[in-house]
Amino acid sequence: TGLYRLYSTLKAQHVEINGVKYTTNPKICNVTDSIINLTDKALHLKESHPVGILRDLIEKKLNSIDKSFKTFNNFRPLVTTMENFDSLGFPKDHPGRSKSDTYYINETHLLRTHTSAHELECFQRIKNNIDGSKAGFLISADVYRRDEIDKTHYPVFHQMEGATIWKRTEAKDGSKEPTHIVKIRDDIKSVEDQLKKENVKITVSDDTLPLKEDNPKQEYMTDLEVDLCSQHLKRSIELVVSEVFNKKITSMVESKSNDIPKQLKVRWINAYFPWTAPSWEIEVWWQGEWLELCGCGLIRQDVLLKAGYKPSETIGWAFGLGLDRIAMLLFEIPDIRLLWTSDERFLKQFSKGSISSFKPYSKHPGSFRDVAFWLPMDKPDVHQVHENDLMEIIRNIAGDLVESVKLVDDFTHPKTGRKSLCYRINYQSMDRNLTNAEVNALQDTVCSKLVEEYGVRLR
Ligand code: FA5
Ligand code: MG
Repeated sequence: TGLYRLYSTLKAQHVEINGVKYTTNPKICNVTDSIINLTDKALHLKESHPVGILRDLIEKKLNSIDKSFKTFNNFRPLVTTMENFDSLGFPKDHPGRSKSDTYYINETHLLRTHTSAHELECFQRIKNNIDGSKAGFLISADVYRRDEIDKTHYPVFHQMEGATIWKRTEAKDGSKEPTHIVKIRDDIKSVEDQLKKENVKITVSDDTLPLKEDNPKQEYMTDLEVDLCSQHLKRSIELVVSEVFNKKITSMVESKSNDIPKQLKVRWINAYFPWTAPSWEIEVWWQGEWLELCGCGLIRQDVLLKAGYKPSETIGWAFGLGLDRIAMLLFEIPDIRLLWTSDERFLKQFSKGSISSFKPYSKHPGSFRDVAFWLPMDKPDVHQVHENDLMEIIRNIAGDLVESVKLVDDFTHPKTGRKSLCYRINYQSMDRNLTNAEVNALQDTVCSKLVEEYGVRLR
């Protein structure tokens, strides 16, 4: 064991993220240099970048109806499993924790998979503000998930998290409502007034009430509190969604574009998150499909207790909104990789506070290459090569020169039971033409890396 320990020490490695050095566990670490290079980009803070413009627009809107949000936009992406999962009540066997979905550097540290990783800390930080009966926060940040490769998926995207909590009070004399109930009613009214004032055209369908058994209310809240909190949450999010999408519709009308929706249509559906109950998602009907915008719900008391609030002291809501897909749709950006380009032809098209349509510069042709291989016989289970691992290998070699990777064939030999897979890779640059020689070299590297890492046999 002494020898083994020596060997492990020699093998111990480090990564540097945002200027801080961390010791990796080589058995667990699946963070690559190409991912680490993105941890300094902070697109959400660039005021003339689509992601930054959208973040600013939403923040301004929420602040205009409510002065009680405290903003946190500089949290670093490396967090603990405690922050990302345990503090939120994720069960130990939740699939979100798996190495195939999440970037770990060792057993205890990972790149956050959502902005909810900072909820506990923010609830602690706003604790003193709630004496004024109400408090809240907004967090914007980059989040990391191992995923497939195509036009709408990238291993890094951005979320905005928001929360509002109210301090509960007792009714002073039996005939009157407790002051926090009166306060929440007022707060709902001011959001509704804002919706009216702006003459927002939005149809909302809500298929989620009455609350189903699988989306229960928490015992410590009264039915009235659940009803009022969820109204305030839903109206607030509807206000944000209509701000963003109605702005887009107006600009579409001005530019006489096709497919202008007559009415903005959104719907609420039931959802599940370990740290909220009940929980919902909102979707918007956009160019022929429902697009998921945001998950949310009423904060579970456990989180508030962990943050140091007294039992039954506080009630409130939280949401987590994805920024990138909305930005793509608002600015008409056809490929998610463009958000990460440093090409001036992209960047100079956008300016602070305005939603403009992206004018594509020349689209460079793509070049398809197939890689087909037999999986090793001693590892018959296809999951030995998780698809996300394959994506990562390709991304690491070709970076943003790969547009998409698709499984095009999946074959099991009828006699030997041997399994073979074929993936089609589209190599395409956002900025220039790729030469054949260049693409071949990338493809060769991908093939040899697959053989080396997984012992597959190329066909
Ligand atoms: C969450 O991440 C929760 N943390 C949201 C939440 C916060 C719930 C607070 C309750 C309380 P989800 O994985 O569904 O949930 O992601 C939230 C949003 O991020 C989605 O609605 C979507 O808009 C965006 N999103 C999710 N995955 C991607 C992706 N791969 N690419 C771009 N956007 C994504
Ligand atoms: Mg979701």
